[in-house]
Amino acid sequence: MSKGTDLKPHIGIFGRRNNGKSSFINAIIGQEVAIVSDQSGTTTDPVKKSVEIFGVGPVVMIDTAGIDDTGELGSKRVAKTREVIKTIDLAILIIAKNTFDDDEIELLNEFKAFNIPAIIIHNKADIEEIDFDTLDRIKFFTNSEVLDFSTLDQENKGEIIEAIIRNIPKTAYQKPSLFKGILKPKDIVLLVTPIDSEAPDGRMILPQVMAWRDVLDHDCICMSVKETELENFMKLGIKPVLVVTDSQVFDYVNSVLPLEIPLTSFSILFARLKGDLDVYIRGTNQIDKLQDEDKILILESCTHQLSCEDIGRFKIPVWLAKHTGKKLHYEFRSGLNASLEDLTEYALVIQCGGCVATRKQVLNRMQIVSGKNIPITNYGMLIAYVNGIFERVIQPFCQDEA
Ligand SMILES: Nc1nc2c(ncn2[C@@H]2O[C@H](COP(=O)(O)OP(=O)(O)OP(=O)(O)O)[C@@H](O)[C@H]2O)c(=O)[nH]1
Ligand SMILES: [Mg+2]
Repeated sequence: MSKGTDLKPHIGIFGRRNNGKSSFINAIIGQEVAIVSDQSGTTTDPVKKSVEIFGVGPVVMIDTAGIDDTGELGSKRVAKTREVIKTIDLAILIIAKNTFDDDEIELLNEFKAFNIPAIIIHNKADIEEIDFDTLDRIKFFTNSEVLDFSTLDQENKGEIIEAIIRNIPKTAYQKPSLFKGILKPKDIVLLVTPIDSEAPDGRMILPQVMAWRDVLDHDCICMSVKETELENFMKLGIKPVLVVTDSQVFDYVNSVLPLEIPLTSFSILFARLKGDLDVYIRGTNQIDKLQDEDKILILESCTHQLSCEDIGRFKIPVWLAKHTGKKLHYEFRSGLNASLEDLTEYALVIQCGGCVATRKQVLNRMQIVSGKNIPITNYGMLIAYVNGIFERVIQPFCQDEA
């Protein structure tokens, strides 16, 4: 998933084949962008389309294959459709001809399991409007809004768009902020950004650029030094309200920065942006309870980031062995679609930084893991913990808003 789209709200369109899912997307976008035909099973793979919704901004609509597809290929398509559920902020269930049965109920249950709000659109209302009996059955399972619609006449398109706006959680489109709630205008923030052989030529890496921009968006003053200049910087007598360091130089920065100056790391800021910091804090605090022979599951989001692979597969096992003195066993699951069944045998789950994942994807994973009462931490939190500065780097967020 590209960086540009992953922070936009994602809306998934679901329902049986031929109910008009692709037609619905075309109607909302106002263009024939998705292929429509009277053949069942026209849409075979999830297809993303961007659309601007007034008051929300750009959103991504995901067209899916019908949930009632059959046969070997059909069940593969259904599996892909189900994967989409984990990535969305709002679900739209398209029904038609007053059919509301097991397929629809199953989908609604899955939306509920992932805390995804849903709207039910009874399409093809030009042929047949929704009847009271169907409405009653729907109301028995969900209090989601139900609206009649016809992609042919599109009479109440405005009403449908208003329902979409009402039901997308605000958190899905309000601009995410790394420093939300912890800076006030004119504060000075110091970024400690090592420039070593791994740094890209002639530029800063994305987390540093994002942090810099976010400091400016808060009307604050952003300063930056390499760790080698930190001691000289402190002699200037400037007292930042917050210092953000790269984890690689945690130890050093912690040792030269006076205790009264709040310190955190880019990876803690991103853990907070991409996940639930409180859940990570609780999980991280369980590291000291690990026992000999405990099994640890490492969840990687992508399958190609060599530097992340190095942290997860080599560095973390070494650090944890040193920190806990225990003999621990590791298993790895890669990719955002990795199954999270059978977690009971694990004493701890460690999530990667999630740079290719959406907040929703990481939150869904966290919810599944912590729902099974298994502690979950992430790379950045763990690095701070084994370096003995965890308390210090989470302190700036401890008066966080809920
Ligand atoms: N009468 C009527 N026909 C519609 C309406 N919406 C869609 N159709 C027709 O229904 C057929 C299926 O529409 P699609 O949009 O391809 O349906 P889909 O749900 O995407 O179907 P699959 O991709 O096969 O799962 C097409 O022939 C559309 O023209 C509607 O509101 N009224
Ligand atoms: Mg389709």
